[in-house]
Parts: sequence; structure tokens; C-alpha cells
Amino acid sequence: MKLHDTITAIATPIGTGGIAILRISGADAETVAGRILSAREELSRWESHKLTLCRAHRLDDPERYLDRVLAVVMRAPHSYTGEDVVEIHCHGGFLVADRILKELLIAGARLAEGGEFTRRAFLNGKTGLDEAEAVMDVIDARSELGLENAARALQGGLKEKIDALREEVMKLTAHISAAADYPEEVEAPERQETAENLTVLKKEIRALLGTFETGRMLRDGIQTVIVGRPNVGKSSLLNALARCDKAIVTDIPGTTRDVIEETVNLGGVALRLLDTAGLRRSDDEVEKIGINRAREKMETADLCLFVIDSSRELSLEDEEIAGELPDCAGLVLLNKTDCGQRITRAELAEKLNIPPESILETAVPKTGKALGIEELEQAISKLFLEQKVQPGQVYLSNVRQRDALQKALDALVRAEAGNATEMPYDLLFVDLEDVLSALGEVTGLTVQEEIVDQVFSRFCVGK
Ligand SMILES: Nc1nc2c(ncn2[C@@H]2O[C@H](COP(=O)(O)OP(=O)(O)O)[C@@H](O)[C@H]2O)c(=O)[nH]1
Ligand SMILES: [Mg+2]
Repeated sequence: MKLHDTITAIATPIGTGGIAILRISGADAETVAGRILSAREELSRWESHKLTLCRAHRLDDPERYLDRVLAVVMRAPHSYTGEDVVEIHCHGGFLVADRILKELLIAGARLAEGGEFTRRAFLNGKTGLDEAEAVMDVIDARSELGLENAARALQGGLKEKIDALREEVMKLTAHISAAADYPEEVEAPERQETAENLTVLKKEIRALLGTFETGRMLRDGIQTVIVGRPNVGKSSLLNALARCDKAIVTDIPGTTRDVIEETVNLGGVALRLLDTAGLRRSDDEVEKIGINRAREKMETADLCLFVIDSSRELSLEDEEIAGELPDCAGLVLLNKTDCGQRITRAELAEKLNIPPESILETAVPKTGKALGIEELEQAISKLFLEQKVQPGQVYLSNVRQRDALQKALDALVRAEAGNATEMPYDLLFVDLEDVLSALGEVTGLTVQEEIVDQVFSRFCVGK
């Protein structure tokens, strides 16, 4: 990939809409765009960051217009990429943006790769890696709180924290090297003091690491799998939570064969509901595949809703399913309470050896009023949101950031152990350098090329 060539792409989604936007970035952005735009004034004389009404035309014949457009020049370094950028806002038809793109390519630009604009922004120091990831998270956000967290990271919320931590470590390394360089004038730090500093740092990094689970949930939602034997009301429950008729409901056992997904909003977080094939021994090939899929989903779920038909005695199948529930958070639903209840919460708690608080009673009949849905939503909130999601707090939201911080923590623990045994300060220094570089990885300050590649491979063209 050449860094300094001029790239272009359509930045808006394909399809019809009010407008479409093309981006051009690179040293020749103005020249390239100038070849296919005509306005009262030459592009090179346009004021930066000001929209101008002009015409887009064919490169080979300026009399053949393609569209009337608005265009803007954003000169380096005050642009998204840090390079000269031109944006062309044309009409959002199927063909028009594509035609203009073609002309720009003939005029000398190259088609941008996925994420290349943001990558340039990163390489030009316009954005940290954490912020680039936040851009992606803003685009992908599925819930209000997820969006808020991503936007906070975009504003440098995480970077601020990491920089503050680095600052603390640097104070210590500066003191150590000063003492090494000028032993007469500067005394090495007291061991006790170093130990205290390291403990504080450790606590802060641990706290940040502790936000990962919630951050991931804000970003990806709560993956919730609904399981139980056939006909207990799993699909009806999904429909009741989603307040729509997404899943097919019949009284024929084995109706649901594939995994059905629906995302609903729960207190600003995405609850990603997965309705699955009822778990039972089956000879039906298709149903068997569905049952295997259900089992796979159980393995990666954050929450498992185990549905039981309370109008019947607890069956052997129910007990078998209870034995294979995943390790994640779980709630048991005694459903069909409107049909004459034959198992109570207390009995079930005792039989399956589960705490009564995680058993709820519901009814989701085909006609008539659903019962217990609000209580269920509250119970899920209590498990995942209450006291966990605080406004203004910064949450780690991806594995890369978590791994880098974990590395920092490991190095810190080594430094701490070394300090406790009065390891010479120049050796301790090595561990502290590791802490610094691991922290720098979070924001991209010290990150390896391949990790950068990985981050940007998630981006779409035009971003
Ligand atoms: N009366 C009543 N019927 C229910 C309830 N839940 C489900 N049903 C009915 O039970 C049958 C099976 O429901 P379904 O949701 O397809 O069960 P699944 O096989 O577990 O997905 C359907 O006829 C539903 O209308 C309930 O709480 N009360
Ligand atoms: Mg079903």
C-alpha cells in the first residue's frame, strides 16, 4: 500500500437516498477533483472547509455534466485523514455516485481499501487506535448505551485514562533513570514508596480491566438463548419480549428448527434473543441439526432462559436439560401459568437445586394477556445493568484493548515482585518499560503493524 497516493471512495451506502458523498484524500486530492468539477473559481482558490456549489462533469468532455453537486476542500492537516481532502456531495441515485467515482479514478485517484481513510488518520496522528475502533463501534452501535460508550471513547475517554496511567509509570521510570545517571545528586526511590505506587497502578488497571465484560455487553448486546423442551412456549416468549410475531408458534412440538434471532431494547442495551429448537431426542434430520445449533448457541450465550411448562409435571427431559445448562447467567421460567399450575417455584427450586430468586412465573398465551414479562425484563436488568452501567464511566469494549491492558498488568506484577525482593532498579526498569509499551498499545502509540492491520480490516470502504 502506497501511503501518499490519492485515494477515493463513496462514503455513503449504496442505494437511493437524498445525497451520496464521495471522499478523496491525498496530496493530489484538489488536482484530481478539480479535473471533474467546474465552479466559478478554481478549486485551488476555494476557502478550506466551505461548501461550494459546482458541477461534476466527465473528464474527457467538460460539457457533459453528471450532476450538480456541493463540494468542499479540507486542507491538511485540518481534515479527517490529516491530508488534503475533498468531499463531493452529489445526489443519492444508484448511478450518479458511481459515475462520479469512475471519473475520479480516471482522473488519477485510486480506489481506497476498507478503512484506509481512518488508517491514514491514525498514521498521521489524527486519531488513536482506540478512537479508530470507537469510530467503528459508533457505526455498528445497536443500542443507545452502546452508542454512548463508543462516542465517549471517540472523544478520547479511554485515551485520557491510559495517558494518565502512563504518566504515573513515567514518573517512576524518570526517577529511576535520574538516580542511575546522577547517583550523587538523585537518590533512588524508596522501596516502600515504589511498592505503594505500583499497588495504586495495579488497582487502577484492574479496575479498567473489570469494565470489559460490561463494555462488551454495551457494544454487542446481551446474547440470550431461550432453551427448553418442545412446546413449552419458547417461541411465544420471544414474540412476547419482542412484541411482534417473529417466530412461528404452533402447538406442534418441533416447530422451531432453526435459530431465530431478534434484538430488543432493554433499558438502552440490546437484548439479542435467540429462540432455538426444543431440546429432545429426535430422529428427524432437520430437527437434529436445529438441536445441535441450539447447543452451540448455549455455549456462547451471556444469558440462558430455560423455559418449563408449569401446567405439567416436571419431566425427565426437563431434568436432563437442567443438567446441561451453560455456565452463564441463567433464569428459569415457569411458563403457561394461566393453564393451571402443577409445579410451584418452591418445588422447582428444590428439585433442580436452584435459588428461588432465579425462577420466574410467566404466561404467554396465543390470545389473552401475557404475564410476567415486565418482571422478566427487570430480572435481566438486575443481572446485567444495575450497578454495572454508570453514566460517564469508560468501558473497555474489545479484546485487543483488554489483552494489551492485561499485558500491562502482568508486567506490573513482575515489577512489584522484583521490588519486593529489592531487585536492582535497572532490572525493575525493564518491567516498567514493558508496562509503558503495553499501555501504549491500547491507544496505538506502541502497537505492532499487524495489529493495526487487524483493526482496520474490520472497516468498510469509504471509512
Ligand atoms: N395458554 C398458554 N399457551 C401457551 C403459552 N405459551 C405457549 N403456549 C402455546 O403452546 C404452544 C407451543 O408454543 P411455542 O411457543 O410454539 O413453544 P416452543 O415449541 O417452546 O417454541 C402454542 O400453541 C402456544 O400458543 C402460555 O403461557 N399459555
Ligand atoms: Mg418454538
